[in-house]
Amino acid sequence: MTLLTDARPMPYHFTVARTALVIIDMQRDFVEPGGFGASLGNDVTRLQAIVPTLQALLQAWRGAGGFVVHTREGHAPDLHDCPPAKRLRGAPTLRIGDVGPMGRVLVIGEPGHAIVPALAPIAGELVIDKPGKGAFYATDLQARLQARGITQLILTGVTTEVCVQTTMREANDRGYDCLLVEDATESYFPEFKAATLAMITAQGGIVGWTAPAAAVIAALKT
Ligand code: TIU
Repeated sequence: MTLLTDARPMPYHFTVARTALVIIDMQRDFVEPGGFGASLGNDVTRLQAIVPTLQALLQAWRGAGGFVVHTREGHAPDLHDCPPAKRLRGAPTLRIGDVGPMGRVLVIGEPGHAIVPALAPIAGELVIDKPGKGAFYATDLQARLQARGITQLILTGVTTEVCVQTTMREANDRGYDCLLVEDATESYFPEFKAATLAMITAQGGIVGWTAPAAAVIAALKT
């Protein structure tokens, strides 16, 4: 049992063998210019900034023998799994499926759909392709976690209030004890990130816990 004392709103206990590090959607489409995030009018540099912290956490987690789950938001080339409501909403410069500088936006197999090289999955790690914001919707994530006896999730990635928070809430309702790593997640909107961290830990941890990456890494070394 590993104890993370520097967690909010209270200490977080976890066993590496029963915990997965979940890295949400660290794809070129969200963190590099010319992708989906930029097409929505966002400044992607905020998201790029967490890559080194996340890389250090991933390295420590791999070193401890922990299980890693990577997710990717994206759609089949024929877009059958992309509801028109998702594709047609708003006024992006490029819609899902349109051809941009990194290939077709948010389409599986295109350059922009790939996870950034610094965080690329290695053999033995689970990669979940998801059509929605939450990683449990229309995927086999729950079955894959249950098959490994995973009961706790340490969450990271982008964006804090969209895919990360949606996934954390889905996981919370499925009975996982979830911790969000404060500086290994980011939003295009700093105020939304702050609000998300606050709402997760309010009411005695109504959605779960948060902690800085350094605290997780330090706990893994004890
Ligand atoms: N737009 C935005 O903030 N996020 C997404 O569309 N997807 C994810 O969060 N991955």
